[in-house]
Amino acid sequence: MFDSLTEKLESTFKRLRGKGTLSEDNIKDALKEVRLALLEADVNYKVTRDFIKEVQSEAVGITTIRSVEPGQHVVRIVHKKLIELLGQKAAEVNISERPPSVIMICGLQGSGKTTLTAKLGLKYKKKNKKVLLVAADPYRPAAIKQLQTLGKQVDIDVFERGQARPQDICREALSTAKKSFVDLVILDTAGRLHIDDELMTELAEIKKQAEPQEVLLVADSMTGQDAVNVATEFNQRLDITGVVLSKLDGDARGGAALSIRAVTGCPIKLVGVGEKLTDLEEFYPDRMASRILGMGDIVSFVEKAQEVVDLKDAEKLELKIRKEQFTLEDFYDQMQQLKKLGPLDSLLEMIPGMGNALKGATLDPKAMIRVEAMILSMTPQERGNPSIINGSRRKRIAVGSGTSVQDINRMLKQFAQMRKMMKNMSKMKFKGLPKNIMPF
Ligand SMILES: Nc1nc2c(ncn2[C@@H]2O[C@H](COP(=O)(O)OP(=O)(O)OP(=O)(O)O)[C@@H](O)[C@H]2O)c(=O)[nH]1
Ligand SMILES: [Mg+2]
Repeated sequence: MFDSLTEKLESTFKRLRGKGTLSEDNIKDALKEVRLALLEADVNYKVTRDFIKEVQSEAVGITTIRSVEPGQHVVRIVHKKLIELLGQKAAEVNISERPPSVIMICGLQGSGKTTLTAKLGLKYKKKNKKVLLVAADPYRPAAIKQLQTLGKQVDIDVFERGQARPQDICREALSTAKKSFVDLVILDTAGRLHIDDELMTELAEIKKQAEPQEVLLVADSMTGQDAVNVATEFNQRLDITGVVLSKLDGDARGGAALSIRAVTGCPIKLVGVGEKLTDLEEFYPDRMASRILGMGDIVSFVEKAQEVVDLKDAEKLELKIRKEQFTLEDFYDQMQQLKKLGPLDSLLEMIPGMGNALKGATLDPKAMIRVEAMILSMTPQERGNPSIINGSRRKRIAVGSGTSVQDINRMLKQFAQMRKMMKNMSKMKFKGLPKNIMPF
């Protein structure tokens, strides 16, 4: 996400940081590059212009003060302004205390409405809410089936009335929801290729009748400025309460994310970061700004890790690491935990400094599988105490895992190095992981 924008900003600031003092020209040059980087990332030109103006007016003051780290100061200003641009504070999805709450999902064709409907359903189901998903798209033949399939995956009821009028479907769904004590109703409406009057009228009618707490527009971040235009129009016609940026996991250049709030005044509330139904994140302007500037997103990382890692286990593990008692068994467990967290590179991207450090480092899933196979071919004693793995054991493990003795040697050597490095690191203050810490 935002790779090229981040790269450009990082290199611009790196040059700035190297300077002891900053002249007005230095800042001007740097901001020129920032401006280009933003435009190349497809950020709205007016947004870019205002942004640069604001950063400049704050940055100019620091040329007269001999600050210790002037470059750092400029980065800080850009960071602060990016946060403002993205909406300053996180905006939550509101659901009312008095059930049933209604969330209406709208957007153009293929933007990710149906996927979001199921993702949101799952999010609230996890919070013990009784959810009802409503198939309010009677036009596309497979639309109902799609929502039903997703509903089944997350075990949430789906309401449908075939090809009936969407307005009627929603009304019936709401009365059913009231009768069956549903907490939250999510309306998956139909999309169109383009905004047209018919669609808008239909959506406005649904909105009027269902009185949703939230009208969320799904905007495909891959479409850049188009997403911004779509959001503007939907907002004018429907008074949306928030934007959900979908497909931020793709190679979106960031333009939509950076312009939508400033242009429409609507907060970004959620972001879709993958096709899986758990790939939904709340939107935090500060974290996003940090990510864009390549400063990592350690909070998201920690939160994500906490969801799958048991804290007690983590403490035990830390003690083992400190005493250099970390075994291959532990290593294997860690690999399984990592897998639960999702694709490794997307996780590592969130760690400060990792974005760059990782370039060129190999994170080959196939190599990971090989290492797993090697560990699984060992006896529990061998995993607990790798020092007993002599020549004949190595041969046996190689045969068992379909690898060679050289592979085993290399893995064991790297594991030993890693164990030492981990021990040393656990004593240091965390400052980012060194390159190639994993033996794959
Ligand atoms: N990578 C990625 N793909 C997504 C995301 N959200 C949705 N998709 C994919 O985008 C495609 C379209 O998603 P849908 O949810 O069917 O979109 P829709 O707006 O309901 O489409 P229509 O009902 O035809 O208007 C599907 O293949 C989804 O898997 C996301 O956050 N990331
Ligand atoms: Mg759909």
